Amino acid sequence: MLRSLFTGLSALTLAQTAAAGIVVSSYSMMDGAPLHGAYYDNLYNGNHGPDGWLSGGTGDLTDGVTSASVAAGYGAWAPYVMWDAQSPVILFDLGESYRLSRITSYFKYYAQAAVYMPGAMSLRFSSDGLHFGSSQLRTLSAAERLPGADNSDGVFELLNGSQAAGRYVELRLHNGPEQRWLALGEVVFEGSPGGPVQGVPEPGSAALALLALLGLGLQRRRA
Ligand SMILES: [Ca+2]
Ligand SMILES: [Ca+2]
Repeated sequence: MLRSLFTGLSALTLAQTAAAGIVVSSYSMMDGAPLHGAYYDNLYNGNHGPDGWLSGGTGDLTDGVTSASVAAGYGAWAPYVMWDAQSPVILFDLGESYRLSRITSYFKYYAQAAVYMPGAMSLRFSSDGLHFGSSQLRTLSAAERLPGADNSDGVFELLNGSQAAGRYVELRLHNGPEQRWLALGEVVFEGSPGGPVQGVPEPGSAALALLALLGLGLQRRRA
């Protein structure tokens, strides 16, 4: 009985929190709206600039809680950070360089409260926090932007197969055509320590190049 209760509890916990990801050292961004004791980053433990700029800490976006029901009213949105008519940029510091295999974002959808999914998101990676690689755009499909009834979760994997490596990850949320609220609950990074792969041709492509050269040689010989 106890054990089954325990198993039930763990299952519940699993449903609400993400698989163990990389522990984010800090993230910086413009805070959410200062409304209802809930819309801003309630758990943020770093610096709160006078203009709403957060830096040097972590909070709602990395506490392991990926989803919560918001049916109970304004205060129930506390696990989320919410921005109105903005396209916020969040800079994550992973503490050391990683090769990332997965980046997952968790949003709340509630059309009646004008809370929508972003139209797109873009990522950039950096080893020093100053110089960034080219932007990788992840556009959400029409179906992804309608994850279900109000109070549904929008969960999106952001990587597109391009190389994703670095210590710093910049995530931009592009507001959708509604230009209203975005409610972000968590961003989870998965991967293994290591830097970007530097210009080493893969065995496959080297072999192909050799074959192409051989083919060229044969053609010349025939000519
Ligand atoms: Ca969270
Ligand atoms: Ca909050």
